[in-house]
Amino acid sequence: MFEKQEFIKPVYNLKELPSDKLPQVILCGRSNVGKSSFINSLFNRKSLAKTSSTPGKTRSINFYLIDNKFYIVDLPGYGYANTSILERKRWGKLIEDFISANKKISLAFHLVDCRHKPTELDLQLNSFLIHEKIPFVIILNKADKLKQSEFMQARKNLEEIFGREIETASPIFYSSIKNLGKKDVLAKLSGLFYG
Ligand SMILES: Nc1nc2c(ncn2[C@@H]2O[C@H](COP(=O)(O)OP(=O)(O)O)[C@@H](O)[C@H]2O)c(=O)[nH]1
Ligand SMILES: [Mg+2]
Repeated sequence: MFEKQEFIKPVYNLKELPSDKLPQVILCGRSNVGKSSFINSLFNRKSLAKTSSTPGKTRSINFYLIDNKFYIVDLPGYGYANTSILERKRWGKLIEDFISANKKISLAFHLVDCRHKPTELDLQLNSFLIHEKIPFVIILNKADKLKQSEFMQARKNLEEIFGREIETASPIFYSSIKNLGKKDVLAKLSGLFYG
């Protein structure tokens, strides 16, 4: 289980999407929230996915094939400061078209930085996932940066922006540095694809 991971390709245009029927798990969230690190830590790989301390690097939709069974799809992040409005619109359209035209998405991991309140764009994304009836799990990422006393506040921030019902989606605290939350995420994936 989860033994083989291959980077398949970057997609810049919806015409280049894989044509097979394999299910997809999408990763979405702000630029720099830790999506690429999430992939690497999940599969104990150092550089399967390229990480960067410069926000806004990933402009492509990146496909990772796991055990020839399903894809993890790393979507470009949103919300970094020096993006033009035009580029932001282009981002929104690419992601929305990708998600709404795609009938193969089994799950979305929506990563938020647990140190901060989710942003307006996070809320838009969450509403969009709900609208498209895509099951999602919120990942409260970078949890290694929280003191024990701050975990409650992180949950409160989430509820404040997304609403109380977000708790039913069982948010997971995660840290790619401390491997926190990894078991829960892998259990979710194995339930979906190895059940
Ligand atoms: N403290 C901490 N830093 C992280 C974690 N995950 C990622 N980072 C850092 O956040 C920055 C952005 O990570 P990256 O994975 O490239 O984010 P992406 O833009 O969402 O793909 C890098 O400097 C990472 O080292 C984490 O769990 N904890
Ligand atoms: Mg990335």
